[in-house]
Amino acid sequence: MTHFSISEDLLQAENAARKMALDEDYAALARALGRRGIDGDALTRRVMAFGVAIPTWGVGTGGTRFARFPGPGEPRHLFDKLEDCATIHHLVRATPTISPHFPWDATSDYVALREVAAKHGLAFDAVNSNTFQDQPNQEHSYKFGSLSHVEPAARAQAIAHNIDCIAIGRQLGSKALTVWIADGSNFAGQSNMTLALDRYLDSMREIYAALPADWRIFLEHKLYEPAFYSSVISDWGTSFAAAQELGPKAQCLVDLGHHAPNVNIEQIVARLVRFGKLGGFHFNDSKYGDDDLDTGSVEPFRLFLVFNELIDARMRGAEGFAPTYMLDQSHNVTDPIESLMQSAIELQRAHAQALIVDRSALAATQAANDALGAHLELKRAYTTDVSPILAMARLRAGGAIAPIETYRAAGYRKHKAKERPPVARTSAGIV
Ligand code: RM4
Ligand code: MN
Ligand code: MN
Repeated sequence: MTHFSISEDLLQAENAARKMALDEDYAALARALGRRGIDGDALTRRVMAFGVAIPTWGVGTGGTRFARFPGPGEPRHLFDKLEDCATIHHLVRATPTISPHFPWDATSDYVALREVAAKHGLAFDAVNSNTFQDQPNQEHSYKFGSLSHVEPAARAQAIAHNIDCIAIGRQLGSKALTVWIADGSNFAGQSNMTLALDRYLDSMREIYAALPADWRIFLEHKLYEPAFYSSVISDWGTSFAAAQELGPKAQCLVDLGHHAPNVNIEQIVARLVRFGKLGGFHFNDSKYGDDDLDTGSVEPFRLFLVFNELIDARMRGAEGFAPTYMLDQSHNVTDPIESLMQSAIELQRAHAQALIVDRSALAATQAANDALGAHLELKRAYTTDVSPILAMARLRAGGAIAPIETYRAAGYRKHKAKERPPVARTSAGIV
């Protein structure tokens, strides 16, 4: 069976219909930026160089613990997921890598998988381990934890799984392992919080020892859920301290939804940068907790402020600064491909807006204690509509001026619904 993909002809036709308007808008924006001393084409090139990894689990319809409402033509397996990731990258040209999750993405031949991905123009970013669920025929349950489990045998099993993930990642060309554990407790007194962290650190030391020389390990913290009284790696402070103890290859991963309410995430980012411990991001947006909503859909200003810290760090040449960018979202009511395309665009937008902050004017206002003046420097960048730059970046990179409209016009999902008859899935909820 041939697999439908969006044709170059359709892409060209869709772009042609929008090209004149884009040229006009782009020229007007470039002139306006020029008056501020900003080179529009150089900005477009910076936007083109930005990439974010798609999580393989993000292309399937998500759910909550109450229900999941599968959409038509969902990917049934990893190779379907690759097709969807390739479609996203084809149109937005900002998602050249994918971040796999094991054992969800387990397959028998990873060298072959890497080749198939490469044919789609995709490479692999960080691999994610999973010790938050039990797998069929698994010897030791993770019901009461994994890397921090009180039983040495359960810990050993979780350690071995992470080391397996490294071995898989090596075959895929990954350079990092992301470890998020669900370990924690639901009752005061259930767990000795000090000893649980000790056990986690001992386990992580063994995983760390198995890292290839050019690999990093990312510690992903999360305040609560599924553990509702205490989590072992609950916050960025714990994550930082643990990364510090483990060594230079260990860094912290910031998932935007994993913090205490009202914390200043951009300041956390700045702190981690300062200590050379910012490993990367799981981008999403959130109103209440780990909502996994689409990036930039709730708090776009906060996203901009995060990028403002990143650009500041890059321009200062902050030591050890090489964060990786990944999305981590759950798409419950949208077509995941559309959500992921729009999310990648929102990241590019925040990036571009942060790039046009007048850094010397900002520094001058800060030095003069001009609080409002400094704020207005940020607002001037944030309120600039950089959409024409983003669209031009996509066009110049071979993508779509209007990715979602083009995707809809192609009828991709309708075609996939025919190609991918539904398979029985019993699991409610989760991502
Ligand atoms: C967690 C966390 C991890 C992700 C899982 C699926 O909440 O964000 O990054 O791997 O969900
Ligand atoms: Mn995450
Ligand atoms: Mn999460």
